[in-house]
Amino acid sequence: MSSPVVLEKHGSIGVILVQNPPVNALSQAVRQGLADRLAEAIADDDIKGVVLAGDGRTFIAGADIREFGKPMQAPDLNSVIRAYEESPKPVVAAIHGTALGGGLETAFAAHYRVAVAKSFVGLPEVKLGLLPGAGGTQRLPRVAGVKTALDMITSGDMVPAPKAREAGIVDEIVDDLIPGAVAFAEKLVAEGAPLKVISAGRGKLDEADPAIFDEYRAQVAKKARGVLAPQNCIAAVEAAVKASSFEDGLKRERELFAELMESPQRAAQIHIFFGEREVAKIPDLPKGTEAKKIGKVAIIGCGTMGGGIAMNFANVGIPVTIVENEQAALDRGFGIIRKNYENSAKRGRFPMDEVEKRMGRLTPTTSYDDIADADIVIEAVFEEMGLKKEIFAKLDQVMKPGAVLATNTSTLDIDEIASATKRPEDVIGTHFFSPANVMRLLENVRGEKSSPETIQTVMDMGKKIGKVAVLAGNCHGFIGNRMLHPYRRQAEFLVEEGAQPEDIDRVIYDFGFAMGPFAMGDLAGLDVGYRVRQHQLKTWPQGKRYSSLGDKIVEMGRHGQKTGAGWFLYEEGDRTPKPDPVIKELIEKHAAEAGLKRRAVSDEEILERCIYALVNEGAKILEEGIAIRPVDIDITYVYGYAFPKHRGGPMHYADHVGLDKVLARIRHFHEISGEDEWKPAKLIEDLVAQGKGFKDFTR
Ligand code: 3H9
Repeated sequence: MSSPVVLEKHGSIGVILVQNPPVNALSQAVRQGLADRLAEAIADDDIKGVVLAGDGRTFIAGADIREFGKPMQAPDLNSVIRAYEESPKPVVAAIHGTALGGGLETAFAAHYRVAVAKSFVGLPEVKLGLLPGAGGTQRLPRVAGVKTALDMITSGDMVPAPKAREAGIVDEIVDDLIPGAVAFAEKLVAEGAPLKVISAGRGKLDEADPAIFDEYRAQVAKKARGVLAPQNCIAAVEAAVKASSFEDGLKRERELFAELMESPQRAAQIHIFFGEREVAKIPDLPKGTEAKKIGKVAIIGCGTMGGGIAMNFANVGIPVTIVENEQAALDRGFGIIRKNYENSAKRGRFPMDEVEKRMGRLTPTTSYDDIADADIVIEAVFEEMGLKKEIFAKLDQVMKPGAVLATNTSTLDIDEIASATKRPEDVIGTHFFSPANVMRLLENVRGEKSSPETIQTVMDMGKKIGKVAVLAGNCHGFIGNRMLHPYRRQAEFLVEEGAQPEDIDRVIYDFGFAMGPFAMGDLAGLDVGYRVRQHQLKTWPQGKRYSSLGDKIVEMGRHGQKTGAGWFLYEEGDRTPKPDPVIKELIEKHAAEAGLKRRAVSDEEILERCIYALVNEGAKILEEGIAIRPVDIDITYVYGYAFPKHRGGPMHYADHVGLDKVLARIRHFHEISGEDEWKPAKLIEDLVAQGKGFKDFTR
């Protein structure tokens, strides 16, 4: 079998090229090839120096993640790296695309590094629940200093080559990758330049302030609550400083790496990494389905959602026209967008002059005639079917043929909306999450007649604007909000039965969510859900449990944070939810009126009832084909509802607990409540009967 690593001769320089598309990951064959080609280059008297580069679109993007969890096959990366460091001939790593994780660690084995200006370097292992385990935590602080190393390793963020050059990670920026690197190596040979071995000395290690590690530990504990990897990253960099030798530091790095490798958090985060890519694949679309070009966008509605959605396009250079009924609404909306941009610029996200550039891509109008030539129009008005249908009928009249007609509805029937047009094949749901310019999820919702091109267009659009797009089927609430419904109901029932809202929120927060369901309700505004419930109550099924507690709170004028009170109390200018004795009293009274005898509710019961309600509904959604795969649900929850990433989403979490155990609890809740909602999904019953989990799901 041919090796994925080749050796080419460019005069007196041997160029070792990794050819393992798409990202030159360090599979066993690549590691072996790297070792073998180096040995050949060293043995060849005509070769005086070596360049190490990646073929195709990138340098090496890291270890082969698909090999994790399987037995490690020799040679391991550390021994390959050691061989390069010990090469008697100078080695130059030539970086283009991205040098990530094990890729950058391999580049650190070289005596020098050159890069093209448009490339990036980084140690993103933390995002996979890991730490750089091939010397990255030991070598990076030596070359770039402890602070830069901690920043890069705990964030996992990529650094552009010019910045890496300033930090000492890269020695020179070259215009032309291979010729530039070969020329650099020739010069080293001609000058008899020293072979710089990073691990041979302490480099910048002693410049560190010893207090820095505690500072980062505290920062990370806040930012990544309950997440193991960033803490181990800090410990590994600390070991670089404190260990008496490079070898000792490396040994500690290996121990900390092994601990993470064994952790369920690592499996969860890698599940999300592959999931992000998997959800882009829509199995039933005909091969070669082309997305329509999106050069111009129109948005109907300049409220919070419309404005946020518009920003996504303006951010990537796509012009947007926003329609409102009145000039005053446009002025208000544009004012908010401008303020958001100015705040981002003040926080250093982009230079101040970007504010005007981005604002310049937004055009306000009160006339539908001005959007006729847009490639896609996204309706983002009030959640009311009559209004939406009226708008779609109008869009059908004005929009050019083939334009995508999208709705940002979060619950309503896409087919009914499409029925207001004569072109249902062009109609689709594009459900953004608030704040729409920040949240990563885009839940696209296909109608019965949405064409493959329309679907492909909104999936590609998601990627273009930096979102993770998931495709859902059409039902009330689609994937995300439909699952949220039983979750919220359980939270309210638990309060009726004996818990306090702050108990529920604490348990959910400790599990890793950004906030619990009650603080979340207060943040979103309780009046919106109230209106929806009043509508639903008209057709509420006989005998189905209903908690009117939330309604009573709204009827007291408590609409959440915006009115200073909801489930919790908020002091002026403070978003911290404070338990309110008034609510405690209301709960007691409400329970007494409903004839409910309040009891002690354990944290375990809170967690199980809230999370397993999500899992059971998720399984029903899968059964019905509303979600394509379990991972589509996991991605929806992680990126749209802040389900803790290190737990991998509700379906992955259920597999982690053991689907049989989850089923036993669901059966128990069904038995004691008699609620239809707790009837175990047939899919769960079937998977458990076959000894399987969601990970084994196939259609
Ligand atoms: C590590 O290095 C550990 C070491 O410290 C210690 C070792 C002892 N492995 O993202 P894309 C696949 S941990 C296997 O769509 P882009 C990906 O799944 C690693 N497969 O492209 C996709 O497959 P498919 C540290 C990988 O251009 C295809 O390649 N490194 C890997 O948008 C294309 O990917 C990282 O964490 C991999 N390492 O972005 C870097 N990487 O076509 C992870 C990608 O079947 N990778 N694939 O769906 C990335 O961040 C992005 O892929 C990258 C390219 C920026 C490189």
